[in-house]
This record gives sequence, C-alpha cells and structure tokens, in this order.
Amino acid sequence: MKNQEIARALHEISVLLEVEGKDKFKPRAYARAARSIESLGEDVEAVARRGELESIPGIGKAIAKKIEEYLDTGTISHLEKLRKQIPIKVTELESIPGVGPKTIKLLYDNLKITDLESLEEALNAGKLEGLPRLGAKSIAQIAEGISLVRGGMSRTLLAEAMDVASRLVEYLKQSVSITQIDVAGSLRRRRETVGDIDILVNSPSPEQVAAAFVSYPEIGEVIVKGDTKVSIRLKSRLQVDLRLLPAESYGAGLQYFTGSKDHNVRLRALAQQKKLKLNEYGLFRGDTAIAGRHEEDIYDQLGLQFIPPELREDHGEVEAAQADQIPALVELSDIRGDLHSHTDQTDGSNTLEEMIEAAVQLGHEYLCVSDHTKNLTVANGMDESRILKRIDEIDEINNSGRWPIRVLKGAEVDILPNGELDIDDSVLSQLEVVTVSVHTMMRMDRAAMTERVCTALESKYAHILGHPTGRLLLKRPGIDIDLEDVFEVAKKNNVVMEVNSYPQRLDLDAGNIRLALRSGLKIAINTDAHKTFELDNMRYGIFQARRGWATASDVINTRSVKDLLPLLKK
Ligand code: DGT
Ligand code: CA
Ligand code: CA
Ligand code: ZN
Repeated sequence: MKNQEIARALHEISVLLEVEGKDKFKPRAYARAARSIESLGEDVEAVARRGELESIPGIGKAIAKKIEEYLDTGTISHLEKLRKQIPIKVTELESIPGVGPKTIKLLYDNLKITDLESLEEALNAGKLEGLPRLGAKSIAQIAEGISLVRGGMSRTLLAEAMDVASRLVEYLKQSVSITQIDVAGSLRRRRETVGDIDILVNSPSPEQVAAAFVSYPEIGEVIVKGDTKVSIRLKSRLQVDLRLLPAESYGAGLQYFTGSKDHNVRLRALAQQKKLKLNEYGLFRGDTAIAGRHEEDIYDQLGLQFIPPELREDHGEVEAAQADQIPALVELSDIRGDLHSHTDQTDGSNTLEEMIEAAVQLGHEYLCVSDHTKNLTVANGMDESRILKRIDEIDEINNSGRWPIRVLKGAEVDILPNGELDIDDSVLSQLEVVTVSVHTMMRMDRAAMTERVCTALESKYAHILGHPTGRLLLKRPGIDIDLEDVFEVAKKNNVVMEVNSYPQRLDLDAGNIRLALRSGLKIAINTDAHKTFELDNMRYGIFQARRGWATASDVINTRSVKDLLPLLKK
C-alpha cells in the first residue's frame, strides 16, 4: 500500500513550497492533503481506481492528479522540480525530533542548511545561536535529536524491511529461474530493527540472478559485485546483500548467514567438541560433509533440536536444544482475536463497523474496541458518558448478530501521574477488557514512574498494561521504570502484559517478555490498530513474542472468548 509514501511526498511538496515562500496557501493545502492521506482508512490506490480521490477531505483536482501521477510512475514531477530548485533533504531533516517545516525554512534561509550533515556542522560551529526564533532550548533539543537519529540511522524497522525484502524476492522470482530463495540475517531472526537485508539464492544460472539483482528498479548503487556475493544500496539507503549458493551447501549457508554471530560461535565450538568442523559450506568430519544441503541436518548432526531463527541469539537456546527443551513457540494461527484497537471515536481512522468488518475478514473470533479516555485530549479521549454510549452501541451490535464475531467492550484508560485511572470505577466495571497505559508525563523519574504504574495495576479494573514502556523504536526511549517491580505487582493483581504489535512499538521487547513469563505473567499480543489494515500487524507482535520464548498458552488471546474473560477476573 502506498498511502504513507504518497503522504510523505505531498508533505515534502508542502515543506519545499513553504521554503520557496511564493505562496501562502498552497503549502497548507499540501500539508492538509498529506495528513488526510496519512490517516486514510483504506488503500489510496483503491480510491483512485474508483475515481474518487477528490472525495477525500483536502484533496482537490490538482492534488488528485499528482496522486495519480505517483501511482502511475512512482514519482511526482512537480516534486522532482522543487527538489532541483531547493536541494533540501526534507525527510532526513524532519527525522530529527524538534525539526519541523518552520525550522527547516529558518535554517535554509539563514544558513543554507540542507541535510543532517550540514545541520550538524552548523550546530558544532555554534552557528545556530543567534538565529531569530530559535532559543537555547530548541537548539539543545536539536542537538539531542541529532544524536538520537545518528544512533538509529543505520537501522530500519523490521516491518519496513520485511516489505522491501518480500518485494525484492518476488521481483527476483519473476525475473530469473530460482531453485531456492530465503531471507537470512537479523530479518529472519525477526529482530525489531535490521542493519541490512540478507538474501540467499540457489539458481541454475547465478550470473542471471546477479544481473537481475543489479537491475532492480529501486536500486540506488551497486556496492560490490562478485561471483558469490552482490551488495546493493537501494534508493531508500537500505543495503541488501545477495549471496549465491550451490545446492549442496545451501543449508549450511542459510544457517551461517542467519546468525546471530554469537549463536554461530556456540555452534562451531560444539562442532569442535564433537571433532567436527562447521562453516558456511557445511558440517565436516575430516573432508567429508555430513550435513550442508539442509539447515535442519546441521542441528540434527550436532545433536540439537531444531532452533527457530527467532531464538538464535545465544540466550540459552543451545543448552535448551541439547536438553530437548525448545518450547513450541506461539504462531500467528494460534491467535483468536485482538484486544486493543481504536476507532474514529478517538484517534483511529475507521468507524466501529469498518474495524469489525476488517477483524471478521481476518477470521478473528473477537475484537476488543479500546478507544482512548478523556485525559488524552490530543486523541479526543472519551469521558464516562461517551464510554457508556459506546457500551450500548456494542451491546446492540452483538445482539444484532450482524457479524460473526464478538465485539468486546474495552477502553485504553490513561494512567494519571498519581497512578489513578482517569475514568470512574462505576463505568470501568461495565467494561470487559480494560487496558491501562501511560501516555502523558513520560519523563518522571524511575521511582515515581514505577510507583505510578504499580498503583494503576492495583486498580480493581486494570486488566492489561498497554505498551508497558512506551518506547518508540529509533525515535524515543521508553519511560524510566523498574519492570521487575511492575511484574511483581502485576502478578499479585492478575494483570496481563501487552505485547504491542505496532511496528514502531514492539513493546514489551523480547528480553522483558521472557522476564514477564518467568515472573508467572501472561501476555496479550495486540495490534493497537488505528486503521483497518493495521489489524494485520499482529504478526510483528507474534515475532516479538517468539523472540521472548512465548508459547500459545502464555498468550491470553489464543483462547476462546469463553476461556479468555475469566482469566481477566481479579
Ligand atoms: P544486522 O544486519 O546488523 O541487523 O545483523 P545480522 O545478524 O543480519 O548481521 P550481518 O548482516 O552482518 O550478517 C548476517 C549473518 O552472517 C550474521 O548474523 C552471522 C553471519 N556473519 C556475518 N559475518 C560474520 C562474521 O564475521 N563472523 C561470524 N561468525 N558470522 C558472521
Ligand atoms: Ca543483516
Ligand atoms: Ca549483511
Ligand atoms: Zn496507547
């Protein structure tokens, strides 16, 4: 789906027009159109196909044409022209927290700053001081933002990398004859972010695979082109390593290039103990390969249970495999429903009916609608009376039998700074699933924050702790909190930990999922969908839960609604 790409392109036009400064209204129109596409509840391409682009709020004839141009050609000529005139790297600069369109214009007008590098130079040379409308506080924020971006810049979110990788794999399969193709590296291990994409191929004509690879339409540059390894950088800056492997060592290559490095070190040592040798070509006794074609054989010959890629981090999986104690990890097909979703009642993009319909399409047995509550004014949070109305609405839907799904009455209730919930108990008691979350005042110190969350978990009506750390990958660290204390209090109060599947969140992380499970807690893998198609993000939460060694029985929403609801009783 191209909604986000198009929103980004329209937004970029708005910023460049603003910098150009010729017209006051056009930049605003483009900014509004960008926001509108960003929060659109369906595929913009489908809307275009129906010829209904102009029915989207903020989209007039001119902008609709540009959207169509993008859908046809992958670019907008107006944007290309602006980029030539004004060589600002808008997306790069805006990735810095604290830098928006106004600041970009200011920096360009006064200092000709066009990208992260020139901004950093100006900052270090003290040139930002003395600029009009840029106080010491803003400068400090920019400095902090730059170091954050620098730290995360070389990595890409798993969800984004998976999309890129599957498009590329499809392209290669369409272009040349391929016997086997796999994604390896951190992407196969489902790390939450990846440094690059690693692809392995076995083909009767490796030269043609290499040739097709370097002619991929999304390519930026070729980094290396050898006989067995070709590396490219895509236009998006993401690097892709392609390795061409012979069939007889394909499995060994897959094992080796899946990593992790630490996991491989352990396996090689284990091979040595058995007087064997393990490398990317196979497992050898003397000069004879005893495994190499299939990855499973490597583990088998080493006396190990097969280890799912998600566990290959040298976090105890080798010992577990030796003892036949690799758990049966939870799978997407185990999931029966979703316990965290939003609608246009608050900050979601789709109606209640649209969300329900989408959940039905996914085959869910239940969907909990959990819109925000009143403390979260930026999201138009619901007060008690709106929640009561919502409850009636859901009762009516369930009674009507219109959809083969049970809609659960829920809310994502704000945890106030003092640990109280922002909704009255008399209303909370009428909800079936109450998720409690921290959304405001996120910079409290560790002791106060831990106290705040623990107090909330003691509420008689708190069932699930939503996105427990609040971190946003590559953007902001989580709240400062002692999760061990939280887990202990959660255990006492029968509170479930959420594994939020939102690609930028993936919260709890793998290490803390494992810790939570060891503390005797259960988890709920939820999408926190704000749009119908985001209900499909469940898989990313599943990956994260697998990396946290979770089995189906650790996850409450693998159960039928009948078995699930009693688990939430306090
Ligand atoms: P990334 O790309 O930073 O997210 O992480 P990986 O794990 O995908 O790392 P990458 O792409 O450098 O290499 C892929 C796998 O290949 C890695 O997990 C293990 C293997 N590998 C690559 N280079 C080495 C090496 O120098 N030594 C060992 N033992 N393994 C390596
Ligand atoms: Ca990699
Ligand atoms: Ca690599
Ligand atoms: Zn939330």
